[in-house]
Amino acid sequence: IVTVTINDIPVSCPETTLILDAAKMAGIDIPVLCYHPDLKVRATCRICIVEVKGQKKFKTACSNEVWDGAEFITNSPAIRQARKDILELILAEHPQECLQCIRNTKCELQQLARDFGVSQPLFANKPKQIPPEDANGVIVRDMAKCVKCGRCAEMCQEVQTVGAINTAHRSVDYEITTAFDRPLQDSTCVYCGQCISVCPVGALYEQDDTEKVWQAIGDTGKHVVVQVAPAVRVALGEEFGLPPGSITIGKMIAALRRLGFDKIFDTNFAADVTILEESHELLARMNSEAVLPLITSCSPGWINFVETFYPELLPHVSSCKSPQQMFGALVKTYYPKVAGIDAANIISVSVMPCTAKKHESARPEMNSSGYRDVDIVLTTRELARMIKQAGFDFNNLVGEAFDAPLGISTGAAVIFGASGGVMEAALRTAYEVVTGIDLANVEFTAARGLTGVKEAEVDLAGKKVKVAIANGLKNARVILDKIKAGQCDYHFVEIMCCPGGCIGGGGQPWGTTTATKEARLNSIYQLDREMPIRKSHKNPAVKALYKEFLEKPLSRKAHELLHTHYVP
Ligand code: HC0
Ligand code: SF4
Repeated sequence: IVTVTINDIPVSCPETTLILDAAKMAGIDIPVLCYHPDLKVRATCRICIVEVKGQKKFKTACSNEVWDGAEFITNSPAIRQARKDILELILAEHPQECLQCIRNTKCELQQLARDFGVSQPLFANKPKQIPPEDANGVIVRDMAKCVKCGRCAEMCQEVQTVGAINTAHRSVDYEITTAFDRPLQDSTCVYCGQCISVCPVGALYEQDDTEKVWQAIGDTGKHVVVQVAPAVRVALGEEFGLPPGSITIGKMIAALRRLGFDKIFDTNFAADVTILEESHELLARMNSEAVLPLITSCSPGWINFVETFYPELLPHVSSCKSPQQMFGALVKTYYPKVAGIDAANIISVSVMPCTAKKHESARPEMNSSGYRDVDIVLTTRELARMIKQAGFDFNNLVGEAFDAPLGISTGAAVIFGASGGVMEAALRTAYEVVTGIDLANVEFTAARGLTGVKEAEVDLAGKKVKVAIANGLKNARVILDKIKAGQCDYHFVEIMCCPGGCIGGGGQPWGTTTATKEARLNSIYQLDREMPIRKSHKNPAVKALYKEFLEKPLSRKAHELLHTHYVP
């Protein structure tokens, strides 16, 4: 423990504390731009410089630790001027189109310019003339707006280990680019959108599909249904000023109904169906010579990753489609039957915390209903935008409920939104299928939490089932490399592409950090605890689906509609 002063306020902290964090303890925020709490420090922008009493040179607060007796000044006139100069230089080549920018009012650069009063630029504005790149249909890269903080590259290289984008060149030529500057669709990009999550400005964002949805719901000849993913309901509120983790299911449904959707359904219904299919697939594999471990298949960024980087492991991947796509196949086959509607008139929309879901829905094999199973995918951010455009006072909406039957779900389904949730939900069902005994304690807590790699052993009627869970693609590699080397005897592995699982998806509100994810995660498990039914196979609407339509898990019809296969 050392003692320092920040603007004459004494602070005692461990000597490994960054000046930035010591200042926080004194109640002082030092501005940052290239720094992100979940990423490695780069210290390239230098906006966080502070003065040290007795020293001439400024120090960057994000990359330097405190030392005993140090006296830091964070807001002297010289510091304020230096920060302003840095901002002036960045703004000299930044497009001055804040009004039209997707990040308007949510841009970290805009906020800094406002805070430091950069109102009369010193330098002529000469933005780079680079047209936005959007041909991949998922992620837009508007590199004219890039401030070269390197956060996206750090995310793609070090956290996701995908390496689709990276820093290149030096000095004035320094930039973030793909290999050989090729379009993103020709790179190894898995469309996880994690680069979007950490971008401080409007250089990276998802393709905006809100206009397509406005047109669909404005078309009176169409029956427009929407499904909402588990992780959206614990994050959407942040877009309306509510604290992270706020549960806004009722308000979200009310808003969707007011927007004009004909039916408000739940991806969680299909998550319960996924559990029935996948737990039976697991048991079938365990009772045969089939290859183990079985690896979950619901996270589309992960599917893109395994196809590109570990194609030899594709036989391990579950044939189950993701809940989004199972829902899509059912809403254009089963639902028209029960509702007496022509499937040709249905437009199916999903709201996802994920950008890779846009890519997944457009895959050519996702047409097993005879139509495109999911027509339009919105992110959490895009739904918030539509609600704002419609002018609803979101926080004062009176809560409403999902429509039946595709809106009925269990606690096992909602936990899909957090890393370990699919595993836990599958074990709840597999246990009862194998033992025939009612599982009293449904909580497999070893599966929970934000830790990157989790392992556990579960006793299924005397048979030990070994499971592993990874979230984030660097962590996925740890397990995949073990499987490849034959160094593990797992039966079942869950992999989610994004750090923390879908609660940390690339389509979630900007400002997502580990702390935000913790809050969302707690709410996910709270929702599970509050559900009257917490096991997928006990969902009455799912039971009816099997009785009336699918017959049984892994039936021929279930295979046709709910499963797919991957070609190595
Ligand atoms: Fe997820 Fe899903 S849990 S991938 O994170 O499995 O996006 O929330 O919707 O499909 O259910 C995302 C979230 C989903 C799917 C579900 C799964
Ligand atoms: Fe990398 Fe994911 Fe961004 Fe693609 S979407 S560039 S894989 S971080």
